[in-house]
Amino acid sequence: MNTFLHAKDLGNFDEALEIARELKEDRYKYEQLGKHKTALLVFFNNSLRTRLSTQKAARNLGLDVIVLDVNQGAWKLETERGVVMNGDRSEHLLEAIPVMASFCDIIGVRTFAGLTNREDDYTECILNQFIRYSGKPVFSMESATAHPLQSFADLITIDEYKKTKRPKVVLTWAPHPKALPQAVPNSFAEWMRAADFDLVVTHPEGYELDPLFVGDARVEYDQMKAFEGADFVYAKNWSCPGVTNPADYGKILCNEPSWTVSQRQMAVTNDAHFMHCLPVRRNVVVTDEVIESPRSLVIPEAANREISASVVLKQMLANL
Ligand code: AN0
Ligand code: CP
Repeated sequence: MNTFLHAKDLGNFDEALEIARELKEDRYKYEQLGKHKTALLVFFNNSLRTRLSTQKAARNLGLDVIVLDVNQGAWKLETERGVVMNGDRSEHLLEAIPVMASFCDIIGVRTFAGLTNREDDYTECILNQFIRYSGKPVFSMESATAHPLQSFADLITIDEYKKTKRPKVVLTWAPHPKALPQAVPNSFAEWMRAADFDLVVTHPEGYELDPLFVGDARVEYDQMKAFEGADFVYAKNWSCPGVTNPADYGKILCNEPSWTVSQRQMAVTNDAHFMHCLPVRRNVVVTDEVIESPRSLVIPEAANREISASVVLKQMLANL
């Protein structure tokens, strides 16, 4: 594996889940694999889980880790070629990337969607420059349109808690005061389809996800109907993906408070487990009661981020 962005990059899911189980039993099983090798983790945005779990995973594999917070202490980076750099950006990615690459063997990149230009975001402008100009294996730690380490951790979690081979998994939009990227729901839909679970996506009209990720998954605009018989409920806010109207890309089209996940909707499920990638705004996205209920998986789900990152780094190191 030379890049990790989409579900297909991981290869066979059954094999990956087997390695996940093996690593959960013994996190240090491959501690020799990363000896005298360095992982560089580059953050263009805030992170709690990704920052901690990816460092922990890298250390489990014997890697040295360097973390760079681009916005805290590095030079402000220009990302577009051809710009006359007489503003506040002192350095271009075209120099910064090969310099960063000279100090490491593998690079993780966290970059958020700008949410102003759909094309810039959906062509993964920043991540792809790392892939093209670093000459090193690159993995997404959430990029403009995808969050595969999160979705892999979600898959591991569902695999651990599912009672049937093909559980009903509902991805539901929820309100939020700030416009957020589509990276998490995009990847979640992509990975749930790849795992062949019974995926139903529910959101108000206008929030249709990109077919590249959601494919032909069932979309149900009536949230209560979507929740009926669900085994897993996965809540997440996202801003308008601009699929039907590109001018609306990145906008908040509606913030209907009745979409907050509460006991009212959970009552019609098959005693569903509640999931969210975190960070989550309580009583906006989900009520205290639901997130604190014994059916909530948010903490084990976050803990599985160490496992998903360990499997991905192990597979990438095997190629070095
Ligand atoms: C981010 C998002 O929605 O993409 C990170 C989630 C992992 N969420 C926030 O910024 C609140
Ligand atoms: N879920 C997740 O990726 O969280 P962070 O943004 O805190 O890393």
